Amino acid sequence: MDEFGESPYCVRRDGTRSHASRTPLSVSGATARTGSGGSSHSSICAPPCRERTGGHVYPRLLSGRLGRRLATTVITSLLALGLSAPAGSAAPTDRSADALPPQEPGVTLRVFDMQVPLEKLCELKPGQTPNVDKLMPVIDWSSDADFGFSANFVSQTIANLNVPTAGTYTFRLTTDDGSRLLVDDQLVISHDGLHGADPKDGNVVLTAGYHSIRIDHFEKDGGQQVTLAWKPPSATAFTVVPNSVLSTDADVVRVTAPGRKECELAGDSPGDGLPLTGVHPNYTLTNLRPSGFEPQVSAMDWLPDGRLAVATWGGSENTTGEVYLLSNVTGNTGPDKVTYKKVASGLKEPMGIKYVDGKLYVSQKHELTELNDTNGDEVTDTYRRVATWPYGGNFHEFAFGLLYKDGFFYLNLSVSINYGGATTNPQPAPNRGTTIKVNKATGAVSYIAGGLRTPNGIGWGPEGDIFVTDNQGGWLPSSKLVQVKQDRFFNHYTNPAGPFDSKNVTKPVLWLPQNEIANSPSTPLQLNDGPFAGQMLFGDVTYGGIQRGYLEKVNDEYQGAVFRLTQGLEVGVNRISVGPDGALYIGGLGADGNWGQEGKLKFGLQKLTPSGTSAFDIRQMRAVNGGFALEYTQPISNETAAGLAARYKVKQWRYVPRVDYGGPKVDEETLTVQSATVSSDRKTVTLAIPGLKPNRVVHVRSARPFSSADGKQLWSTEAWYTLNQLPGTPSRTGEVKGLSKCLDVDNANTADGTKVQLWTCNSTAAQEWSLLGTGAVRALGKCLDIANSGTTDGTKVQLYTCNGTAAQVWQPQTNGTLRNPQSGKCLDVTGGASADGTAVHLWTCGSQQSQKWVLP
Ligand SMILES: [Ca+2]
Ligand SMILES: [Ca+2]
Ligand SMILES: [Ca+2]
Repeated sequence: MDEFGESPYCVRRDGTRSHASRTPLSVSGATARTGSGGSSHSSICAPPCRERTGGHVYPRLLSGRLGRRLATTVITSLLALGLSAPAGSAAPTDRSADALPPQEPGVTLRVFDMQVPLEKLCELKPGQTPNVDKLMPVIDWSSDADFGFSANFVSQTIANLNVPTAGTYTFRLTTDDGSRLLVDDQLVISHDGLHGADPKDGNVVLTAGYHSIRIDHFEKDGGQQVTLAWKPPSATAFTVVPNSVLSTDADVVRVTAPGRKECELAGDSPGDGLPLTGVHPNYTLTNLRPSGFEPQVSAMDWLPDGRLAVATWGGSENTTGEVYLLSNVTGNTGPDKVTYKKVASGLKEPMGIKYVDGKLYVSQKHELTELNDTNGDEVTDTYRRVATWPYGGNFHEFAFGLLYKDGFFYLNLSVSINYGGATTNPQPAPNRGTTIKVNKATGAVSYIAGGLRTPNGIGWGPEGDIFVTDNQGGWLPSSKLVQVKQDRFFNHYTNPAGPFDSKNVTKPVLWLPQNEIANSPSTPLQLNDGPFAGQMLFGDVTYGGIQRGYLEKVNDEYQGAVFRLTQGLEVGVNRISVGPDGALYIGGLGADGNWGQEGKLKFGLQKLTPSGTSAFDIRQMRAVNGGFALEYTQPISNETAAGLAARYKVKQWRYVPRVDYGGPKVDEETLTVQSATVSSDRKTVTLAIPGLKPNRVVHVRSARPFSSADGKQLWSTEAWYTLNQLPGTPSRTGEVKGLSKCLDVDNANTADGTKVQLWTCNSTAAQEWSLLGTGAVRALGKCLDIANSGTTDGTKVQLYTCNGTAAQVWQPQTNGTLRNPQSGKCLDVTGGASADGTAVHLWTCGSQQSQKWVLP
């Protein structure tokens, strides 16, 4: 039994709303998911479904600006009624036409492919992209072609109804199978359950003007239908609600994605089957925007004096991007202390900014620009073009990010796409979908890697390499994180072909399963401190929040696991940066269409400061022979340790890149945890999972209740591991040489804690080391181990019983060092001395000879 396989029971969606349940939708833009408020209908809700009667914004239905406006209107009207909103009553406040975004005649029909039979309406998991999203003239559908599916689907219909005259309107909802009608978010007709195309009527008093219409519907099998008729006050018969009074948002980008969509299930809660809603306990959230400062943050960088430079987007197909310098953002601060100064304007959707040698540089869509102040007031007077690149004028041809190192800038060029998401064929400009480098002195552009689509994230990662996030679309069945190296190709083909299209495809380091953990991933950022040091964070504009990736090398290539880190922010996250104060700075934006997080602001700037709290979380997930080792941040409780193997839920699947937008999970299968072995410190659980295959994403859920020894529940229970390669048996065995001597176990002693040292090479077993695919380095049956999992310089490195912890993982680096990813530090000979008996220890990685190891 697992969280995906038993879907006939779904969370009941009841339309009855209380004022409390609507409050989160207020103009503040705060999160809309509360789970509080609402009335109970447990008599209708058969176990194991979970009651959710309030506090839910219907994902994607009340999307964006319109949704929030309607919600605000409803709150106003409910307040006027004294907080009472019985089903079927009037919503007396109409919306004037100018309160709505631009409209076009018709309704929006969205269909979600559930692939499992439903018995009643269910609560869809939030943020899922529909399989079908189209404009229809009226609500009267019964064919497979109308819905795009014939069975096991959910449909949602949204529209605005322009009521000609005030009065009592009777609606007739005819559906097969169950459905419900909401007018102005109030339940007017409840018609749930399995049934044929039966009509059901409901009355509502409407003022003249605009009112929102929403129909939720599901189809199990057999026939299917959704028809909405009405009888206006003066009419004597029902007619299908005519096109002349129906409208929906005009010219919106209708993004769809294939694959199965999911209902919330019994037992799901934020961080355990559902997206998080709150701020990670390890951090304290601080708002940074002074009153009136509403940046759509498209780039951030730091000045040497501690000021933060922020670039703003300026909106799609505008040339109104700006640059601000913000003071007093670091340390103990807040909106009343932060000040801002505009220093550049008129920029073409800048998506990167970098401060180099006293000047700011921005990557506009069409060029790299140097900002020059000629009169000392810091405000840009001349905009110098440093470099240009191929640019065809498409709305989606961004120049994402800006890194700088040793005389070169680095950034990503996204491809041209059509509205709706398909890659433009042919491309208006060549060589897009690439990571490029720009010579600062000459402006010369060269191509590093290709096969990217919407690479809205670029950052430095392990080994000083560039890591890039890319967004689901053509050739990307799901979003992903990749490691850029010269000449790599990442699978997105274009016409005409890009510079690397003939190369072999480089696999992603991490697949980021769509809607489960990502939607529009953004800036990757490697952490240097804290419990997740060495791991990579990345934001997400649409899924929102920040996610966390643990990377490890298996057979010389990175792969690893992604976890949820935090939500609870004011905006979808576009850029993250660690400030000089060690806090994590977050800038975001939102736009109409699907670029932005539901229920959030369309601009934002906040920071997360380490709080000193240590949440119970999954720190790492490592591939080991025949399974995975999950390392938790704290020891697990006795209760959790009991029957441990059965607590884990495991699935694996793969993705098949293809020219069409997105792609489903392929060859999905449920796996069984055969055994779960707890380490002596109770922090690491090693799972034996028969049937694991390479080139799969493996989803492992440490389902709640799952508690630490001191009673905390896991902050987030799920991990998605990209198992490109299965870790192997001993890959290499022999001498490990440094400073012309050999790494040696003192006196061939095998007691835990035995000194490991340099010694003249002598071909004994005390110098024969096996480098395992897991990262373990083993001699005499024991492992090279960092004493007490230390991370400080000088920590003893010893021989110890192999235990699969992060203190026994050593990753050979291209510069010859052996790096322990947990500490981010390297195996080093004490004092750089080569005398026999010199001990090794842990030390900050450098280029000194005492850290160069020649491996077998
Ligand atoms: Ca059917
Ligand atoms: Ca049916
Ligand atoms: Ca100036």
